[in-house]
Amino acid sequence: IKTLAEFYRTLVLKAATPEKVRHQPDPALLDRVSLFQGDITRLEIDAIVNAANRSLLGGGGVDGAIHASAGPENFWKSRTLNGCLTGESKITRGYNLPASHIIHTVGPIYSSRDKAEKAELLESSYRTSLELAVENGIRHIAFPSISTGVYSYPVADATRIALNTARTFLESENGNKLERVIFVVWSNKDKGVYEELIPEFFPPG
Ligand code: AR6
Repeated sequence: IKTLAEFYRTLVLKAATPEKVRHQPDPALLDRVSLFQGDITRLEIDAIVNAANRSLLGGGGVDGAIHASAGPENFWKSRTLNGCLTGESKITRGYNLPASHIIHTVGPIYSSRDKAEKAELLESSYRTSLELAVENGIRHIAFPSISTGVYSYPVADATRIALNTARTFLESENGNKLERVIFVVWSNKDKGVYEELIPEFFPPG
């Protein structure tokens, strides 16, 4: 999986200068972040994040795929976790997955009326997942695009929150313990959104 440093070497940037650079360039960070298009359940990595619901007992989308691949042991273990509040995260082993751990997080169900509250909850999903990863000695973590499927969060807004939260965390003291954050996209459309926004949060320098 390519890092952003490699990504910038191969990508013909849509805009050489992004409209808004929200952060200063930091070349070291470019080796610690990746964008990958494909099935998150296939990643052989320390931890993958699941976009779960509050029951933690499985559902559709990426949650369904993760539960199906992790197998029944994960389901039985998940039953003992007593669910999870929106914006919070819980960890299990990966069971039959190639990934060693699953970090189950519950993103918000989007509604345009409570935009600020939803944004805080989505940020919290990313942040608590990253914190839990570090607490458990995880060095490589992969995120799907939380809340942007069944929970209908607008993809560009959600992507800005994902990138901003990762950048802030990677620069924090705890974040130094993480070697790689991988953003996993499924559709071509979402890939395009990430490619457009990444330079705002992780400028090529
Ligand atoms: N690998 C990577 N990304 C995937 C995969 C996959 N195998 N499958 C889907 N995606 P969603 P949410 C993408 O709906 O919006 C479930 O029923 C998908 O294209 O899975 O947080 C839960 O139980 C989209 O971009 O999660 C909850 O009830 C992204 O993953 C509810 O859905 C997230 O879409 C959670 O909804």
